[in-house]
Amino acid sequence: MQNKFKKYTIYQIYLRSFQDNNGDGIGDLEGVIQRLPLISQLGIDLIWLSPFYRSHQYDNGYDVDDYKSIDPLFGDFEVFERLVNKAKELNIAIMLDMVFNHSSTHHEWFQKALNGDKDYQDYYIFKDNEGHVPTNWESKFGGSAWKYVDSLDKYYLHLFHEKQADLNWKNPKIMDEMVDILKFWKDKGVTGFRFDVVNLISKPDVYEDDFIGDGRRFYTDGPNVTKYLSELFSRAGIEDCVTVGELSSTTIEKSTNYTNPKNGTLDMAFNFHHLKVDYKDGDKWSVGNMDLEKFFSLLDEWQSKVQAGGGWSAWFMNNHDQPRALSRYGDDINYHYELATSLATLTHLMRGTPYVYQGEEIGMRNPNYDDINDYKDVESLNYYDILIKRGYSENDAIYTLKQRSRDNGRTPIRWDDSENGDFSDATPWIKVNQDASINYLDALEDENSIFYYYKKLIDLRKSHLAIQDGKYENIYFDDKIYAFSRSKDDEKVIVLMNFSTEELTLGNQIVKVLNDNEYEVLINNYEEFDNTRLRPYQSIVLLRR
Ligand code: TEU
Ligand code: CA
Repeated sequence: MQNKFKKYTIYQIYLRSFQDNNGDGIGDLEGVIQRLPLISQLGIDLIWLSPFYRSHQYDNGYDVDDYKSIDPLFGDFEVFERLVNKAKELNIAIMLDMVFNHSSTHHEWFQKALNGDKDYQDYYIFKDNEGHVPTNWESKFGGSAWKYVDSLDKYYLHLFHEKQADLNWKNPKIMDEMVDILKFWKDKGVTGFRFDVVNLISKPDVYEDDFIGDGRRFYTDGPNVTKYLSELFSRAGIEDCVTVGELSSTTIEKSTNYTNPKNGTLDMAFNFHHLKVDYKDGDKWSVGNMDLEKFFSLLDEWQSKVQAGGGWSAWFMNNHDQPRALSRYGDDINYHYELATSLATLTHLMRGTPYVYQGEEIGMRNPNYDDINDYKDVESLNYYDILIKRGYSENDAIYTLKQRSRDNGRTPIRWDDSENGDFSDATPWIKVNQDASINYLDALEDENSIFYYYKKLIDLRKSHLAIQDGKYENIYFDDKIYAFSRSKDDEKVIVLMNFSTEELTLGNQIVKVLNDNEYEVLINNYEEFDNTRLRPYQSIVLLRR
């Protein structure tokens, strides 16, 4: 178990929206090679590529037809090898997305199961038809989590899309298959692996109805997750690789255990609690108000408890399943630069490994699509129908999608201010954000852009042990200000952030800390700081002299 990941900054590339190089309107691996020098300029150490394996694209590649393949949509093994070599030249490692909880129903394993092969039926979770669905569990994309197969008179489980059949990890052959897949990609130069909804792979022995929820309490964080991962990682020989688990609906304790080197297996984990503070009653599709005090309180709780438990977090505010944080956590209309750089400061100064999701480094926002035909994501389209059935007007349903749709984070990168942002010569698979003012070319030409602020934050991590692996200590937070410190040996940094549109005078707790020592400014998203107040959305990092 290495821990170089503690000084890494990782960049997530959502391939189909990154750069189209062959003129089909869909991003591809050649496009990554083309733009890689910019990612290197940012100071990135590792890139995480979204799935590019053969897929029918029902869930944009998270429905994998063949784990040891490259879909022609994205390229082939020749271009992948060139990408690995180019990345190596730039000292950038490659992380792939392992979708091991479910395969596509077009996978040959599932096709054999459909043809009656009992061995392959045991690769999945089939239940005999007893006149009704086996349980009342719901798919995370809406509807039942079970699909009936007439020819077999059986149901199979799909926690996501019906074309994504959950794999039966109780069957040791699944382990054998996954070990083989990891070895295959490791042999091709991959040194990082993200495990998609990995805490769902340990299913229960008994399948029962859930009368107080949607069924997730029966299949989330099952008893054998760590046992499976421990065997998988040692048999595949990936202990020296960087591993991150995407954890769905987990707890702080479980997340800490999965990532504590003493009893865990994952280097780090993605959790989502901080990205649900504006869900009304915990429901993603009920838009509530942003509660910043709850947001800061959750961050503080996760930082403190994961640290106390010896775990490690992957910190992020954006990814391909989330709306753009900039459009969610404050007034980005009047304070676009200040809010973007404050969100970045938060992400990069937390205890954990920071992730930059493509486009956040130039301040990308939600596209605010008004037309349902502009939405492509299966989850969003399903929930549009569900909301209408719940009695929402079309306007209210669209309003909800504007806040919640995963498409918000999937608009193509704008490389310049031209019609399609130089993303593609063809019509992009999804509409480009119509605000052409936010684009890479302008960002690179402006030394005070958000891009260069990210670059500086990433540089700071490389040269400060307190940022890489320092102890987190809360100083103060309320519904506007969040202040904490990070310290390692005799190095200490203080982080002060104002997430409001007001100019705020610093309270006693913070002033006392500032008066206890001499500090120098490491980074500040305003010109000045007078030790007594914070400007609207001002974030500053101070180093104790
Ligand atoms: O995401 C799982 C996940 O937690 C989110 O999709 C979430 O459940 C959903 O948006 C409802 O809020 C992973 C991948 O990141 C996602 O893109 C895939 O769609 C999903 O798994 C299935 O593979
Ligand atoms: Ca393409």
